[in-house]
Amino acid sequence: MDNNITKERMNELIKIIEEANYNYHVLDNPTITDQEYDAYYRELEIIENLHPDWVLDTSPTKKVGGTVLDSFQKVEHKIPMLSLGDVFNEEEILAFLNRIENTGLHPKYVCELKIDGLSVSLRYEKGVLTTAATRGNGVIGEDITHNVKTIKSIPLKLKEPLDIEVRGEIYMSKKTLELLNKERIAKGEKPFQNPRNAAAGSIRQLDSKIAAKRNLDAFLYHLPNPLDYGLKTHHEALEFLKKIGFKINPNNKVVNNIDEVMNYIHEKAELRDSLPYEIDGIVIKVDSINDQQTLGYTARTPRWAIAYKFPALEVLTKLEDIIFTVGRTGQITPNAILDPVLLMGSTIRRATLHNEDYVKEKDLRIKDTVSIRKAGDVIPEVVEAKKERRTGEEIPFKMITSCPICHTPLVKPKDQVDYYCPNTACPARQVEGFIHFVSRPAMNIDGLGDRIMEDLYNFNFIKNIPDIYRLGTKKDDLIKLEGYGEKSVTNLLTAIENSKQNSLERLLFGLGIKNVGKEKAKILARIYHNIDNLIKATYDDLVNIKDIGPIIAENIITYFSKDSNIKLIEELKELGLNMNYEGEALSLNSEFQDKNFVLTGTLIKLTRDEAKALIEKAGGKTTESVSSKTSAVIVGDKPGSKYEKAKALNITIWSEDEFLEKINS
Ligand code: 3BA
Repeated sequence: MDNNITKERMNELIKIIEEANYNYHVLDNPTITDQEYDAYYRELEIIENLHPDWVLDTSPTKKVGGTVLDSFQKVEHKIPMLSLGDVFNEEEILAFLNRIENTGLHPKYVCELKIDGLSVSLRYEKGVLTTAATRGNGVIGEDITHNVKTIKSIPLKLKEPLDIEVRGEIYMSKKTLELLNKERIAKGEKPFQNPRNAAAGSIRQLDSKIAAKRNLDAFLYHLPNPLDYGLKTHHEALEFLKKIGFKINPNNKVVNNIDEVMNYIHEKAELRDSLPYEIDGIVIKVDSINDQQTLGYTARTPRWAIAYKFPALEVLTKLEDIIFTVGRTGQITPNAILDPVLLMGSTIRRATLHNEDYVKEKDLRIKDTVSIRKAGDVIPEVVEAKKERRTGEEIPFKMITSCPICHTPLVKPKDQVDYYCPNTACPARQVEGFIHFVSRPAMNIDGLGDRIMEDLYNFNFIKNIPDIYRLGTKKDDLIKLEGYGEKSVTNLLTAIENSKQNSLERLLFGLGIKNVGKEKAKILARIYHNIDNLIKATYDDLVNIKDIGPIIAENIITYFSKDSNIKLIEELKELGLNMNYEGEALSLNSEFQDKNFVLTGTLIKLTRDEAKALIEKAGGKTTESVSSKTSAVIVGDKPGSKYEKAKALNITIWSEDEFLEKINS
């Protein structure tokens, strides 16, 4: 490894990583695997840690943040940042376009998606990012350089050593917003209402480590002085931005006339929901810079560009009631019952209100007029109460103190935002537990949806889990139930019968042991093979498993220490349920467990897949590239560069025979 700790190697790694970033973020065309990327990145980190004095300000490792400010500095935009005029319907779009065409110009236009984020201006000196600023009032913005440097798609260094200013939009993807809001709600914090607020809130962090975690992204769309770079059209400017290292939106399109503008708008409106980021409209720009200059500017907006804003994602309706539902674990959730409204093609009748803090934070009152929002595939949310519409008839929210179903007093664990019904025999908890048991990732019984399960519970067909497997004896009674024909009952009973053969992990997950999710259930099933072994496992056995922490270990022990649970398992066994793991069992080998291996060259006695399977069975992992985390490289005939790298990094090397000897021991 020593021979690799050189400035030359450091610079080479920076080049490789910068190129990989460009291919990934700008071209959307990754050229190396994540593992390879990680290996290069780690190697660079090692060199930089050993030689802090070598570290460049533009190193890709600077993307993780670290700078903490006391306050935001003001930045003057030497070229003011204009605003965009907006229009809200086709008539207004046509009026805008006709005004241009009536001057005698019949230009090409560039159509772009209007990204719902916040504008940013980036200044580079000799190709190095020096300042990033918000739009502010268009003349004075705020310095957000420390946070912008953490955005992966914004290069710290351009491909050419230019002095240049470029502008675009910082945004947060729908997925990132969803995850962030889930986290915030769980912590009792206020969720962000839309990606724009989330992006703005993240960029206005004094600590860049926080901004770095927010996973922001950016599209660039504006070069203030294109003629200075010999660019005569906007579309050339966009290509130029791409060429020097920026991410531009792939939906940008040059169109030839008004008809094509309208087609673009219709086409992209359809695309809106499926995009990974939020857009709030379409921007139309005259392509020729010359024509742009002819058209000129009003006080604050160009006459050569306009934003068409899509219809709102929000509607107003009445909050008719707040009801409480009880989950399988006893968790109580307040739900908004809404006067049904149509929003983006679906009727909204209900929305989750998450927890007490959420409702109190928004001061939602029954009979309030509230705004409802649905963003893409995100579930509908109550945004806010329209306080100005209050009549005085509204009823302030009050959290309940006892279970709405069994009336047991609720408990609220310390440091948690949720209340729980502590009664394990609560009918609501039971039914939710049965629904979980038959759900797709658990026992996967088709035909036992929520409604049917509730019916079967209410009509005393199912009072406990084993009852599900006794339904077969009540076929005639089932068919007599309203809405259950012979055919659907037969199908249901077949699905129940088939589920008996499921591999152990489904049953384990279905039992609903606290914190034992799908993944943990699989790990336990693989290690213990059958339920009896797991029941016999001690706390120490369990915590010693990687991925099983003390809390889960404790929960498993507690679960199996209850007679009622042991009885449940015995009953299920008698009813014929499989209690064995049907996948491949692990036979752990300490030489391999939790370690990474790389295969290179042609193996003689095994295929590559067989070698891989053996390593996985022994508890290890194979990866594609050699790094400091590789435990050993297994070398076959005619090994490639991985062998060279392993030698350079001083990593253990095994021949095929050595490998076989170790794996069989
Ligand atoms: N294009 C926002 N302004 C935009 C450069 C002009 C412009 C936008 C745009 C004025 C988007 C106003 C704030 C600003 C840079 C000024 C876009 C978007 N073009 N595609 C024509 O996607 N949100 N916003 N930003 N300069």
